[in-house]
Amino acid sequence: MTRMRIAFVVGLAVVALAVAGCGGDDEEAGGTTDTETTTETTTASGSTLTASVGPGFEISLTGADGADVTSLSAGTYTIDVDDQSDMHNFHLTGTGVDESTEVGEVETETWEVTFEAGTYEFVCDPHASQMKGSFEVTG
Ligand SMILES: [Cu+2]
Repeated sequence: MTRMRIAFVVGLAVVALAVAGCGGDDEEAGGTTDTETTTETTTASGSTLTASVGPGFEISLTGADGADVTSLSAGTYTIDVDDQSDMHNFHLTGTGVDESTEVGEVETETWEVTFEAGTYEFVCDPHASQMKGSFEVTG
């Protein structure tokens, strides 16, 4: 019984040391670690995004991993726009941003946009009730 209790206390001490060690490492690394941590949960400023609409009733904004964009860090992004239908357009709006392709054209465009904290929305204007999406930008 006594031996088990000692083993338990030693075990706790090892855990405590490990936790203290991790905390110390983070503090030594400073700001660079903070930046890396942020990019794990949100797409980083400077990234290229892909906006796509058509040829059917599909509209999307995706990141480099091909997944829908739901959260971005504030900053400047390059958006490769692929408007694949002359009956749809891709219209992106939010604070400081109002970019759109033409409804009657099949076209590709490249936009440089700067996002600020808040909600941004994209729609196909002729079908805005069904062809739409949004994402959050964090400051
Ligand atoms: Cu449409």
